[in-house]
Amino acid sequence: MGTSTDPAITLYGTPLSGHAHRVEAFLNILGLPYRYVEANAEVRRSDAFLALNPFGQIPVLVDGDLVLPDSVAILVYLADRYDASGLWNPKTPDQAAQVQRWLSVAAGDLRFGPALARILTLWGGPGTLADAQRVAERLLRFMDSHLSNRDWLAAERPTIADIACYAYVARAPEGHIPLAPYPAVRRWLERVEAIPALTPMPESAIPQQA
Ligand SMILES: N[C@@H](CCC(=O)N[C@@H](CS)C(=O)NCC(=O)O)C(=O)O
Repeated sequence: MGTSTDPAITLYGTPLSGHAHRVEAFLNILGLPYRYVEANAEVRRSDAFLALNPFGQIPVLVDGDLVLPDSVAILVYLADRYDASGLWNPKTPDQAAQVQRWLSVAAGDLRFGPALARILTLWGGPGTLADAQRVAERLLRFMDSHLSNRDWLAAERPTIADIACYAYVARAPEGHIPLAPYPAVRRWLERVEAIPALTPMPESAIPQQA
């Protein structure tokens, strides 16, 4: 049972999850107080956690009565609920579509390219590293050309699209995907990491394969 000083928001995550990092970074950018609960594999298999997210995945955000799994859904919710400027998730049809496009990339090619290559390298699991690296390289080539004449993915200023795409691109080298061939992507990562209050995605301390 909460007290009057408990934050209304709880985030379930783990420090090395890029999906959870999206939410953590955006909560920090918005300056929202929250409680962080580390949900390791054992916690994620518990009945209590599966009641929050039947997929058994982090992140999950609890805000009062709202229980919301899925990093992208959470970013949209936090922007629409708490960003009074409206700039992080713009609503004109063209801008909204550009943001949505990159949120889809975050859930699609980014997940099955750089994120999967990193998962396979650090922890193993189903999937082929070579296939994940192929998806990652196609995505990063496209991102690099897209960012060659703009500062941010979806608008003239940072949006939740940049936050959603940041962590797994930043840590792509942990999946043996070097960023050296993508100078525009590297400059974009520097811009993202300079966003006030954004906490950078930590590097993995787990030894990587050669
Ligand atoms: N679509 C989900 C994917 C989240 C996801 O894949 N989370 C991983 C950690 S990065 C997880 O919980 N994996 C454990 C599992 O799938 O059992 C989101 O965007 O939040």
